[in-house]
Amino acid sequence: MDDPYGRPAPFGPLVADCHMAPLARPGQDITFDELQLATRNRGMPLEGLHYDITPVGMHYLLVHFDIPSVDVGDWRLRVGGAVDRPVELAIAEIRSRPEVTIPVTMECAGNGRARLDPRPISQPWLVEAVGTAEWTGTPLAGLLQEAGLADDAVEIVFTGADRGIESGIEHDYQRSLTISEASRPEILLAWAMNGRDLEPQHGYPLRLIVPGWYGMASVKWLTGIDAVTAPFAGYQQATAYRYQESRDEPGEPVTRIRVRALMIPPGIPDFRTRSRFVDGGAVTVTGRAWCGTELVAGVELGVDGDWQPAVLDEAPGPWAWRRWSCSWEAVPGDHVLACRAIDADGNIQPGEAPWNLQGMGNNLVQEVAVSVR
Ligand SMILES: Nc1nc2c(c(=O)[nH]1)N[C@H]1C(S)=C(S)[C@@H](COP(=O)(O)O)O[C@H]1N2
Ligand SMILES: [Mo]
Repeated sequence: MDDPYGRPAPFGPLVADCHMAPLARPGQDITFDELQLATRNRGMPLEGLHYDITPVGMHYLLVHFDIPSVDVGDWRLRVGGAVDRPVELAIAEIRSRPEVTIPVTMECAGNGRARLDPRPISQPWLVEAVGTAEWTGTPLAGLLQEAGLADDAVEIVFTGADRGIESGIEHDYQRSLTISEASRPEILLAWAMNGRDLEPQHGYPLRLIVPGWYGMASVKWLTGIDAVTAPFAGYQQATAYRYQESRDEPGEPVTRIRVRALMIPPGIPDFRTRSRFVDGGAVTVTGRAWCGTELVAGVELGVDGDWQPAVLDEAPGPWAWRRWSCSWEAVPGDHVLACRAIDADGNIQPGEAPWNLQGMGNNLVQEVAVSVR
């Protein structure tokens, strides 16, 4: 079957044809496998954009395999590999280190995947895989310094306690950072989220937090930190999380969060269809905007294709989203609201979804259709 949109290969294999980054056939509905992922991995209801700090139960959740149950008495963090002084630390030893708390907006790199066409078969996020939490932990840099990195160390590998199979390859969930990335002062070994011990699904008893990067870098259920002398080539690093347009190219690695704004859909919803109804008159449309570099520079609200600037509030911190608001005089009829953000480097959200094989970094402009009564 040919791609009706004339896109280049790889296009449209049956789901079963390809283990790596399978694509849905054109028009194929969400499968039960995808639904299973979708119900395990919750998104943040967009009403959650109301809060500077997302309540824990509203924060999005992404778990590749199973949530490991950790016996914290036996649990140790091993710090080793190419270091002068390998150590094993109990959680109390880590929690007695210098402590900081920072608000960080985290977003899944697959956010927006479900609306791509053809659709990469994976966790089918619409736009809600985002949240901002206050993470409490100790800077990773201090621990690395104490361990003493060997001169020939090039990366740090972070290992989680969870294990599973992806594309036929069995592995522990592992990700790496270059030494210079890993040494950034804002990278944390975090044991608390919004002032309470991590909940099991968010990485108890200890996780990495990499502000500015898509969520995959923030390894949960940490058990190991290893300095390595060659770039890490594990599945979640070298195969997954790539901006890859065909199976023949390795693709650029997914790193920092692309600029995005979302709005709280105004009015009231229809339960089943989620169609929205708004009363005519003055409406204040609000939302949040973020990116993985500096603060978001601007947000615009679109009404039926006409864009007007929104007002941006202060961010709760340098790694967190900013609230925006914009007034709209709602006149009866059907309208399409949209919002788009621009970052300090001039990157603006696209009006057409940036397609890639794994469905990564789709920061397409959000549109919300409303009927004004
Ligand atoms: N050990 C481990 N860490 C992990 C994951 C995982 O499956 N296992 N998922 C990653 C991905 S893809 C994302 S988006 C974030 C989600 O963090 P959250 O569930 O706390 O929001 O965790 C990351 N860390
Ligand atoms: Mo993710």
